[in-house]
Amino acid sequence: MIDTTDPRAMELALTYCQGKSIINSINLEDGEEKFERTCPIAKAYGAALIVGCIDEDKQQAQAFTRERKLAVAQRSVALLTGKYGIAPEDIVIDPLVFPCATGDANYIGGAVETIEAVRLVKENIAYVKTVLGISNVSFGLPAAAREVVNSVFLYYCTKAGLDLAIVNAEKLERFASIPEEERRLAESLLFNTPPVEQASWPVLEPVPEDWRQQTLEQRAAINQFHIAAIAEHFRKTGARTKVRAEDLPLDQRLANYIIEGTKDGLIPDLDRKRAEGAAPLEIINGPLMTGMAEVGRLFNDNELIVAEVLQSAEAMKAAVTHLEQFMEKADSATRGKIVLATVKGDVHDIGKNLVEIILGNNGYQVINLGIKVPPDLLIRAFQEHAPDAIGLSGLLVKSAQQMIVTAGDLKDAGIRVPLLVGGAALSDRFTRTRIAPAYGEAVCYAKDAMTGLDLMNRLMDPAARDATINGHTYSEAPEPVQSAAEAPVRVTEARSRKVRPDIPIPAAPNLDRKVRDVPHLAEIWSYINPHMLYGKHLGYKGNFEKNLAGHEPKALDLFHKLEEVKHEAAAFMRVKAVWQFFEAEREGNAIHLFAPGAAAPLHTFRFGRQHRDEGLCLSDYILDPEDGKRDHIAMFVVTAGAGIRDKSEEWKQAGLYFKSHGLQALAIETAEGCAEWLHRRIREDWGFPDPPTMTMQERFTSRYRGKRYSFGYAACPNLDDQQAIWKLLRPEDIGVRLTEGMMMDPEASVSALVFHHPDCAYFTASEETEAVMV
Ligand code: B1M
Repeated sequence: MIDTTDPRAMELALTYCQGKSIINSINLEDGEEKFERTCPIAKAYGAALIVGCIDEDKQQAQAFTRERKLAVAQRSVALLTGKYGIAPEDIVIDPLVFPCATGDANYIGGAVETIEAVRLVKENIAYVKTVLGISNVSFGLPAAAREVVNSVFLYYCTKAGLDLAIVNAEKLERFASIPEEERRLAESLLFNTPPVEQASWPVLEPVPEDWRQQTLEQRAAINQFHIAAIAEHFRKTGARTKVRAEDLPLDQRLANYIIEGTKDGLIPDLDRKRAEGAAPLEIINGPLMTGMAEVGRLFNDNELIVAEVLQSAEAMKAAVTHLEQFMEKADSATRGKIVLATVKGDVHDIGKNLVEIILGNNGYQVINLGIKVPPDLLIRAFQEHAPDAIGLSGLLVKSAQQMIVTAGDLKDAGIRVPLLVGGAALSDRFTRTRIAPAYGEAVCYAKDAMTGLDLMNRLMDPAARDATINGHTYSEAPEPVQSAAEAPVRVTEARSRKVRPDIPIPAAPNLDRKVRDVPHLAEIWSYINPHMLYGKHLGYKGNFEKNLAGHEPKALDLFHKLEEVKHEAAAFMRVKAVWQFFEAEREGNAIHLFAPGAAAPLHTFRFGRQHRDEGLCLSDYILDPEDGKRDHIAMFVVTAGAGIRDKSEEWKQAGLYFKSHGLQALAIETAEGCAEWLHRRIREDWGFPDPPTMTMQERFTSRYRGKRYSFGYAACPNLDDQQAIWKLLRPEDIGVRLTEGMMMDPEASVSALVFHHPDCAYFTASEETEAVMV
């Protein structure tokens, strides 16, 4: 930032600056004089321009109200872009900050007007940025009060859309860590909020909340009240001794790097600690582990999200990597060792890798065997590494069943160490009643990675080990499996009356098989459900989209971090799809698929029906042929997984944990987004495009005609039916293979059958088999 209005100084300074500079500032105070003088220089050096909301108005050149600030900003931008050829992206509007605590009646309400002007500029002038010199707002207050008022003011300006702020970062508090009472004192002063004790100020009754509706007396009285209140508070409490980082004890600082997930200053402080004679292991098991333990507590208290925990793990990795060069070979910071693997037939990676990152950066040595790991490989790894525990991961119910088999094989191999198991389709109940009895020793269900860490900590803690083992060794006999054969239930094959049989059969487009590279990533990414990507995978709490639009700092930070991952992924992420329409006829609970006009079916699916009156079955959605014309279904497989596992592994090994996990999450949701995109296209090709007003949110909740059903989900739970998709669509041509566990490799892949019937609904069908027909 070049802060001068002198063109010579400006030009000289620009010749010294790399990259993009910002000239502070120009305005219309003397008409277009400053514009004429400065714009040519700015253009010559590609500098951006800060434009103050000031004009020739004799009453008050510095615009005070939100409306006048917007008007001056719009006029300035129109001139700069229209007459002086400055790009709107190079314009930074400064709506001006007036002191709200000097008692000057002219400035009461100024803070609100500035916040609202930022919002108006961002809503009404495209591409321009906004900037504010924050600290002016608290001019006249005691230093300690100024820090709080500045931080609270900045928080509300950021929420309104502020892009840049001129602040003294040292003298700023994290909004979240400002005590409630001080935050309220600052907010009341900034917003000139009527004091709650207004009863003691009879003159103030009734008093509008909005300062603009208050009378001059009311405004001044309220402002005076709040200035006195905040000055009194800080006079009494004095400066809350905000200890500057460098003033913190070294151990506290080292722990804070981990807690805040930052590496700035970490290495020099580690060397400082070593220079004090601390051994590398002492530092790791001391302040650094203290930091990681605090991260665990904050995560469990919902004060940190997955994305932030990954950043803390990155700082831990950087610290340990730096200290390792000073450690004796014999030295090891290991608190224990675990062999981790995704079970046979399963390609699930993202969950297991998160577990590796969390355990690996909390002092555990993790031997990650990867995916599709058969029991014999696990047994060999056990014999080679003699771990303290084995961790099994899996995504699907089939994988949970494979864990039973694996546990039995480990038992037969004489292995007795605790088993930790986790995965989306797994439950504590299944673990206790199905896996544990097959193993006979402790089997611990971990609902997420941090629970996995907590279990390992307790297993490796001599004081807690026995209780943990006893608490996870279940001798209860396995629950009897209710096999379908045992309790045949009367099943009808008639179409449920909830599904209209007389819907006209929509003409399907050509019945050819289509294989496509889907090039436009940005379009596919617009079909990603933000709740899944930022919420489910990255841990964001709350309505991400709404908070992002509201410039909530955590949402902004997460958004930008993932944009960086997207930017890199765009160079190598490849989205592919294969799909085809098939002629279809129903026969009871079965659907026959035909080649065009063929008499004999290519394949027959047999689906389950809901065990209730008028229970639904997917076959109900296939209409009877009309005038010899059969109905149709569509079928597809999409993937975004090519090369993702290797790239994510590369970043994980480099300690770039957020990028590694972010990439896997992005690929997974890109596959889901591509399914959404392709399904929309199939609706268009089938002749019933979505109404132009349909929102993405409505698509995420399938508010369109027809539905798509994926094998493994409740309406068609039999994963073995995936084989039919492979027979008919040959997804190998887009690089997707089916494992012996009926999982699709790569992981970020989705398959589905698409039905057009307007009465389609999601339901849970029973696992029907042919034998049970009555
Ligand atoms: Co889908 N999927 N999916 N899926 N998917 C499930 C698992 C499902 C339960 C949904 C449902 O029915 N409601 C269902 C399985 C039901 C069944 O088994 N029959 C299902 C299905 C059927 C499928 C497909 C087969 C559908 C299809 O296309 N035909 C398909 C299969 C994909 C393939 O074969 N490659 C599929 C695809 C996908 C996506 C790729 C789109 C996506 C990603 C999957 C993935 O995570 N790899 C996806 C998602 C996101 C889900 C849900 C919604 C969420 C899974 C999740 O959270 N993953 C899931 C429904 C649900 O759970 N609500 C569902 C994120 C991952 C970080 O969490 O794996 O749980 P997770 O790992 C956690 C913990 O489990 C624990 O810590 C990890 C980190 O916190 N943990 C351990 C895991 N392993 C551990 C080991 C330990 C300790 C802790 O040892 C020490």
